[in-house]
Amino acid sequence: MTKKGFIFDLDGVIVDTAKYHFLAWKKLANSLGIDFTEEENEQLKGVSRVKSLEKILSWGNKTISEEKFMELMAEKNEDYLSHISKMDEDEILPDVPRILKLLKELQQAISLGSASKNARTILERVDLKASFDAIVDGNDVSKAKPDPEVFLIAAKQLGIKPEHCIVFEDSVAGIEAANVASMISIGIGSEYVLGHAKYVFRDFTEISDEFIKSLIEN
Ligand code: B16
Ligand code: MG
Repeated sequence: MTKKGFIFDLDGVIVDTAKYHFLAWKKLANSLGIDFTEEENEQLKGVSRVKSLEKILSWGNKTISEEKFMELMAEKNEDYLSHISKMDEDEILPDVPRILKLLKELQQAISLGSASKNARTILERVDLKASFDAIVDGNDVSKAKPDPEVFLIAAKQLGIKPEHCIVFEDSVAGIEAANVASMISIGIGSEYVLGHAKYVFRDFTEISDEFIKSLIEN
């Protein structure tokens, strides 16, 4: 049996922090007189902080100075972190601990592959840091998803070939990144949105132990 590398996205896969990103971006957008809906928030999933603010400003037809841009990014993050600071284990998405435990029992390699610069803080809040053999996040990459860099670095850190890696992702950009990296992409969310993934499940409760074992054996 070949040892496989299992790479998990964070926001939307392990925890539902998208709702906190939404609150923080909405507050910021509205303060600039820009409307911000749940649909627009969907387009920011998996997208870096810089790219997210660029998108919001373009939706509102706003141009600002570099200095103001940095100020707004810091403001958004401060607000976001105020929500994160209240998180605990209860916010881990259903059956994520079961899958992590199973992978550990089966002696598989496990990494985080997230665009977030706050990933380590969040993993600490929900007490999952020790479950990962490697953690690759927004601080380690120069190119954001859909570029495969984050997942390729994760594979390298695990010492597993990309074609022996499996990626769990909730964003279109992340599925594309996994596919480009020649990894098996597993979408967590709606089949309609994540149609390019090799497999799609609504959430981890739909993923059986047998399915995980079949990924390891094939
Ligand atoms: P931060 P993921 C992504 O995390 C989020 O989906 C995306 O909405 C966010 O803008 C990005 O992280 C950057 O996050 O501002 O915390 O650095 O889904 O790749 O785990
Ligand atoms: Mg995500």
